[in-house]
Amino acid sequence: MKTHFATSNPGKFKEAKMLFNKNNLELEHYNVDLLEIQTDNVEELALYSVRHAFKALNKPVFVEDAGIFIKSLKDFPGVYSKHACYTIGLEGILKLLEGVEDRSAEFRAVVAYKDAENEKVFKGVCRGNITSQVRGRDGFGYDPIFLPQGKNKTYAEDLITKTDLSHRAQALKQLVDYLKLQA
Ligand code: ITT
Repeated sequence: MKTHFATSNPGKFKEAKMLFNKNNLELEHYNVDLLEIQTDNVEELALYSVRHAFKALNKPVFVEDAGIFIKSLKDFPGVYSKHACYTIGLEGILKLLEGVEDRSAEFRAVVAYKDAENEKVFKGVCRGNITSQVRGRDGFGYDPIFLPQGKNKTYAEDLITKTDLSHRAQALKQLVDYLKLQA
């Protein structure tokens, strides 16, 4: 059965579509501005959004919430990742990290899936470091300043690696395995 990805972010849909195609699963884009509540509990937030999306669509659907958490900035921008990207931008983040030795950061993703009978949550984390310059043109958001652990190319310079290893890929692979079992 067809699954829908409720998201306003085409970059996120593109990554999910590639993974679903690879696994012979059908994925449709449900382009919607998700209802979000103010909370720092990402699981609660994702469940709230997916219940709302399911109510509107009445078909199997998932949402995915992600953010980047920078250790030396006490996890900023975290749940404010979207806002920070539009306001201070990548240059603003790099400025905050000027002269800072510990550049470690992690992307976190939570996927919440819902159909008529089931509700499931899956998580993924990808650790790495923030570069000192913007590097690469692919991907979206913070990809040009995120260097995954053990790699020498940012996500924006190597989208193939991202599609395989990212926080989103990890969470979505669990969803794909779950959907295959349901089929
Ligand atoms: P939806 O909620 O509509 O799905 P969104 O863009 O708001 O789309 P998120 O809340 O999941 O998506 O992500 C918040 C921001 O975090 C996002 O706008 C990006 O700036 C950043 N982000 C999330 N995943 C990312 C990734 O894989 N690579 C780079 N930046 C990412």
